[in-house]
Amino acid sequence: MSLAFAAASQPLSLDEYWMPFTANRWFKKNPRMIERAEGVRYFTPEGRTLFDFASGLWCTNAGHCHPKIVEAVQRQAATLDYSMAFTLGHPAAFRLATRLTDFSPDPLNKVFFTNSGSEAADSALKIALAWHRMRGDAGRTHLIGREKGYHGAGFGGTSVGGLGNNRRLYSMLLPGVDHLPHTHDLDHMAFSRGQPQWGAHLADALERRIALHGGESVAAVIVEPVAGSAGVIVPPVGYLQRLRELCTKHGILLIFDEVITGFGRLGANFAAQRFDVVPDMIVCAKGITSGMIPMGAVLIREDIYDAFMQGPELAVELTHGYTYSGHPIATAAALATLDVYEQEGLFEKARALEPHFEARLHALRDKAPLTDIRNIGLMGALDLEPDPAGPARRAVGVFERAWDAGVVVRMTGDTIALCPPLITQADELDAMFDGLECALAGI
Ligand code: PXG
Ligand code: PLP
Repeated sequence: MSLAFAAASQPLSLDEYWMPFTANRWFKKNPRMIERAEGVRYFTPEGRTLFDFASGLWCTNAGHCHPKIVEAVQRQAATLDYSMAFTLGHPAAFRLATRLTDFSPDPLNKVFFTNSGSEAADSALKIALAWHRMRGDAGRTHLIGREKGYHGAGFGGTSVGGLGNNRRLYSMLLPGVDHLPHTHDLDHMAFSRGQPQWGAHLADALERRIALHGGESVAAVIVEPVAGSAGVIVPPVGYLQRLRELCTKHGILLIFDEVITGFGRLGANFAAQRFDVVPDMIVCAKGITSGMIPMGAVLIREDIYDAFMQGPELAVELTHGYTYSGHPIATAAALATLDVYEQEGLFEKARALEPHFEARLHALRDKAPLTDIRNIGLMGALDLEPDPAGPARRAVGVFERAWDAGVVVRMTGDTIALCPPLITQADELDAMFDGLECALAGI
């Protein structure tokens, strides 16, 4: 890298940037910066190399700066930067829609593009409400999320989301929203490997919500098949099947938010395929471009789309969309990413690495004061026994010591979450766990 480029990339000041979901004063006291990335590694301006044990933020599934994705983006940027997203089209967006519907379970054969998971979650909720209304069922206005759920930072996603800290500041969110109980119960599932055996009956809480509000008033249920942000909460065996049955029985749309679980994170295209449960819509983002360019999408049951295709032909059927829906460069990145996943067999590789990941993760049990360890696919988490001096202190310490040991992990509250890129080799995974072990030893 040229010295001129390095100098031009130095911050002018740390004061102006209000960082997202970050303790700004903590960061700015001791800023940790990344200058470059490649594969499973980050490089700092000071010349250090670190393993990325978080896949960016659960997104760089194909590893950083994959040359095929880089090339596709460079080519697209020089060919068509942007074209009018409403009323005009460009061929690659249609190509991508076809590829994605081949990739998703039938009958999810229609795609709506967004720029993020937050926009995709809000889009799915709006489509659900609009679909019921289109069919003359305008009384279906309730939306049901789940405690500990995360569906992005928009008002819709925040409303159906179930992380108290993310809601508290915003007083009035959407009305008509209720939440199912979460499924994390340490009395029954502490230190489970993969899906807990106990807990399918927790889905029956939906019957109670329906008894309260009336089944005919509920438009949609939205859940993450595996809750990511809350710290990798894996669904009990049979739980998602039960939710599916209840939604079908009561005419409620079931939305899977697969922003994290999609694109190979569980060794399958989507969690829907891994768990063999087909929702009515899938919300996705992140791994769709392996983090290269922002993009999200909603995959939608074909007949939901068909219900909108009536009325005057010149009328816009769904008054919803974004300036950058199906952006040409994001589209090019996504097409190249799908090629990489397929040509390099990355989902099969993830599946093959899962037992080793699980074994190393659960071997941490005696290495630190932990209350739980959970995992499925290439996602895992451990809960640190809280420090009596205050919440999150131990996790911050682990994050800082892991950084010093050359590994980037994700922390939230007292939880450390792990999410290696799907391209990670077994020896690289070992090095990531070795670094984390060092960090845990410091507790
Ligand atoms: N739904 C789910 C299930 C997510 O995980 C979103 C929606 C929102 O996507 P965007 O692209 O708008 O951020 C997400 C994002 C974490 C963490 O710390 C998780 C996410 C994002 C950033 C950090 O676990 N998930
Ligand atoms: N605000 C204003 C004033 C706008 O004109 C637009 C789009 O045209 C938006 C917000 C929405 O922006 P986007 O489509 O990028 O989400």
